[in-house]
Amino acid sequence: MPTTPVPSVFRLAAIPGDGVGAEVVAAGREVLDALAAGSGGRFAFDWEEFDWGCDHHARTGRMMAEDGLERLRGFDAIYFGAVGWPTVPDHVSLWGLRLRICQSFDQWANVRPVHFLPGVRGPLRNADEHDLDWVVVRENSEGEYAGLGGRNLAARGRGGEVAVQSALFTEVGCERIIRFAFDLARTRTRRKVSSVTKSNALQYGMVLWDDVFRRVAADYPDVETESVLVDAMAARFVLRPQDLSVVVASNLNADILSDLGSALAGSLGLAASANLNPERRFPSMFEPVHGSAPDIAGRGLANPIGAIGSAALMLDHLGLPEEAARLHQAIHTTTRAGILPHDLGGTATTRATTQAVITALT
Ligand code: GGG
Repeated sequence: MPTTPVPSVFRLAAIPGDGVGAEVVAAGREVLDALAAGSGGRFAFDWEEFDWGCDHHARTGRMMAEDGLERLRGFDAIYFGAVGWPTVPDHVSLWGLRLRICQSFDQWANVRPVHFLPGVRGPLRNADEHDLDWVVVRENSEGEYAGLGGRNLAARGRGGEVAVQSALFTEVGCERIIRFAFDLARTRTRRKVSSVTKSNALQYGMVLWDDVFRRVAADYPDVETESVLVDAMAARFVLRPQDLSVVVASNLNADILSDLGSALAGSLGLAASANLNPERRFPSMFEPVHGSAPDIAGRGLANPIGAIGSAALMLDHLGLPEEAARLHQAIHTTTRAGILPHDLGGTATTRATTQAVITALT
């Protein structure tokens, strides 16, 4: 007797956040729901949306509900948009929402793929399709984002104020992200890890990072390695992109480098990311790399590809790799057909781009 498949129901938390976050999260949800609808009942998504962000701050004085972390804890994954709006200082909004979730849920690995899409070239106009195919692995729990330091506010306004901002590097923190990068490199055609620091100038934390990198590298003799200073790596991104595969760096360095990488790929609007708690003790969070873009928010112009690509990373994490691959393919079909949003020099709205991806899925 034929049996009806029992669907896997994934509980997903959606946090659109600020500005274009609402538009791109709606786009990603629509694509995911279309995939679930076409799955023949194999899987489904049970969404709950949270209206946290700068408007919530205006109403309550908080970027997220007081019990927000407790409420998120039981979800299978979090799908995030963007944070930041001119009404709230950026460091308040970032620490009150995105960083609070990343750090509380020990999402210590931030994975940011950077690659060309068909029909899209950024400033590297003559580059071959395969010349840009990297994953930037960002240490996401400590480093320059440890939140350590202070200001002597008593001196404020008298010209003598001093501020200290310390970076924290632990052996455990360095080792786990570096091992993560090596394990990832082993899954790729080019088995290479480039470690990035500024250890000539930052002589404690980043020298510890370099030491750990050398020690861990000895366990992966099949993986090519190099240690590069961040300034030299920025130049290399532009001049010799084909030399790289996995790039691992501290919180701040990797954030800056991955923005440069996505600009080289065509636009920040394309860049997808996963904030992973690899031990799966807490939910992981998937979000486009871009911010809230107040200049275009609410106009239907935002590029949803970064958010849709992040949805594909989430599918992989949920154990649906074939659907993830189909979604990546649908993004490729869309850009290859010349359906490009405004940031890529095209005319497609958020809605038109999203519809094209959904059509390419079916
Ligand atoms: N979707 C990513 C996002 O909203 N980013 C806002 C931002 O300002 N991020 C800076 C950071 O996380 O370092």
